[in-house]
Amino acid sequence: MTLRFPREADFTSRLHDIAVTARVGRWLGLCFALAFVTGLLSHYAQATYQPIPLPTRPVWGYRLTQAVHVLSGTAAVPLLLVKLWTVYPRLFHRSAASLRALVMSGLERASVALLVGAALFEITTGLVNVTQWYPWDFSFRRAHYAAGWVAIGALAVHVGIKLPLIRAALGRDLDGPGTRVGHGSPAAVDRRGLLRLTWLASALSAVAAAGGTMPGLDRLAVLSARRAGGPEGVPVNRTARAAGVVAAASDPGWTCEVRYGDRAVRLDRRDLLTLPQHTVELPIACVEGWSATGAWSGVPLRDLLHLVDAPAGAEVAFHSLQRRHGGRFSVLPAAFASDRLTLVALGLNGAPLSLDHGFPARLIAPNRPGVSQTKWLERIEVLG
Ligand SMILES: Nc1nc2c(c(=O)[nH]1)N[C@H]1C(S)=C(S)[C@@H](COP(=O)(O)O)O[C@H]1N2
Ligand SMILES: [Mo]
Repeated sequence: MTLRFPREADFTSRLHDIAVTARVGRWLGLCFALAFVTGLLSHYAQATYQPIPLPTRPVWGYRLTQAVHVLSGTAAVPLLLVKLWTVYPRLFHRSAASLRALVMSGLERASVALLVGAALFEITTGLVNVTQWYPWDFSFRRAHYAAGWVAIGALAVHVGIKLPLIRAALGRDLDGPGTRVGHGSPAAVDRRGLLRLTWLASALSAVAAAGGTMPGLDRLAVLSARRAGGPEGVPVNRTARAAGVVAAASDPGWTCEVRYGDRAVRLDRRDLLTLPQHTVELPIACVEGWSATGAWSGVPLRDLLHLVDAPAGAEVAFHSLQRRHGGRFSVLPAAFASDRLTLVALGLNGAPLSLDHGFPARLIAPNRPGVSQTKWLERIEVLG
């Protein structure tokens, strides 16, 4: 037997066919578009500077866009793998030797390499983020956001270049003869079978991700690191111990400062509990792929802002007792700060807040990213 480098024609399975590629690609494109748009929204919702204010309603708005992001991203995994598998024999295609043809095919391959690289990067970093495991030292948010632009740009170029081919492939009968490759050997499944398996795998991936978001599906949340209950029936993202705040948060001398310029008040938990209490049903929607609703009780933020004569329409910064890792600081846009549903929460689901959910006091606001719902408050500062 002699070993030689394979050629495109050596891959004879009928499944390596662009009629299959294009059908999978259509859904993959949809998933990427959904993930891109919802990703942009999430990035914007987390920005401290928001020239166009986001609405405070519906209270579950961010939760919905976050769920669509995670579901479309996970559903894309089998689609991307199958699509790559249907076309990889093209890697072994040798173009006719004219210089122009070589340059053109080189450029096309470079754009595909960029697209595949960015797509694989988004999918792996996204999945790893859902498991809350960070085996890298770059900022997940910044890298995932930047690669999202690369992926969507390369996708637009790719679809632009391939549009005539995509049209032709979608118009062709799936069971017809093979095209460029895949003209022969019988396989264990036919093209329709492969497509059905692909849709099934994609739907199952989405369900596994949905488990972190939808009540009743949580037993299926094999991908979600935080599916198991948690104190007061709500999952915990970072525990008090992991945040290094156990001592500071359980100190009986704890107070929270509310400050506007040189006006400041300090309140301990008893002071806060003496103020009129409200209870609101609001979700926590974590960018790490889970969400849950709770009945939060505590003091409306706007009542606290009145104590220091804060002007209407000011942004408010929240500082945590926490000194290391992310999540210890957030800025609440003006519309959220004055919203009647925004609380400095002291209790959850009928019980006093547990240490892990942010005892002695935490922020909870409607339609906001979970990462901005700052726990273990130390200081609330009216800006501007
Ligand atoms: N101080 C502080 N607040 C924080 C965090 C944190 O790490 N530190 N994590 C945030 C994230 S990412 C989420 S999703 C919510 C989760 O709140 P929970 O743990 O009470 O469910 O808290 C937010 N508040
Ligand atoms: Mo989060």
